[in-house]
Amino acid sequence: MDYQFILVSKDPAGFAVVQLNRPEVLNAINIKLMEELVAALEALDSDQDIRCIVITGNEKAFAAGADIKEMSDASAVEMLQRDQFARWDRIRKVKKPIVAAVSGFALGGGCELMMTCDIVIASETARIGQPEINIGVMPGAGGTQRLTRAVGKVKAMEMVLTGTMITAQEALQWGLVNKVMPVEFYLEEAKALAKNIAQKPPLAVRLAKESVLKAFDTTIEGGLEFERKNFYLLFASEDQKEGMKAFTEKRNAQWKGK
Ligand code: DAK
Repeated sequence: MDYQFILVSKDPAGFAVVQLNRPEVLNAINIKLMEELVAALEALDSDQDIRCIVITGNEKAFAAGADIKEMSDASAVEMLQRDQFARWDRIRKVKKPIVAAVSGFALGGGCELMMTCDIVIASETARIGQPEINIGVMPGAGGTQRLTRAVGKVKAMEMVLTGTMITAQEALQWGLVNKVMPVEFYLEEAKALAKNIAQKPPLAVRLAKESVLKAFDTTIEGGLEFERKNFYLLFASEDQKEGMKAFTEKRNAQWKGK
């Protein structure tokens, strides 16, 4: 498929990189870009050769938010009819792990996209924030919910109510990103991580991701139950037999994804 606002490349090591590509507007996310991103992610999710996905931007911007010019004249009814939230929700449903490689601005919808990913590698230049308050609105794609769960109430309040950007180091301390790297290395680090995950048994990866995400929308009791069932389910896989046999035979396991 030909895309206008994203670039997709597949690595023989079993991962893909999706690059947001509207550099002239700091990767502002317009409807078409989001449509393309969701289509690409869903295609990669059902691609047998791909086991992990990296989403990135460029050194200057991961994404400076939703496209302000595209929505500035919209009425509430038009916003509702565009039903953009449905598209954003589909990213959350992607079963394969997604690593965000973030440099420069990750603002508003860009920060929300970053938080929808499973692991975040940031460059030292990353500037992360929810500045919607400065343009008369508020986060609309999970910013008040995911940010609060990630960094806690008082820090989320400060970011959402003042719109102030935080640095990569602050984001690291606050648990919003996994690792901060010099700008020359952040993408390579994200790819290395994706390659590592791509070498793991795919069924266990899928059920493990699903189980961690479950922690966000269930009680501890319900979550433990869910985890246990997924754990038992893996004993029905050939990969579980192979993984444990390989361990006792002191050799590398050969995963089949079955
Ligand atoms: N939208 C459109 N264009 C943008 C943009 C954005 N978010 N951010 C930057 N640009 C454009 C600028 O207009 C400029 O274009 P030209 O003027 O050259 O044509 C170009 O990118 C370069 O930007 P600057 O000249 O401003 O660059 P600076 O380095 O001086 O400043 C900046 C960088 C990131 C501090 C600044 O550009 C800025 O403040 N940008 C806006 C950041 C922001 O407010 N982001 C939040 C947007 S609201 C939804 C889902 C999500 C959302 C809404 C709904 N649904 C599911 C319904 C999310 C909302 C948002 O994200």
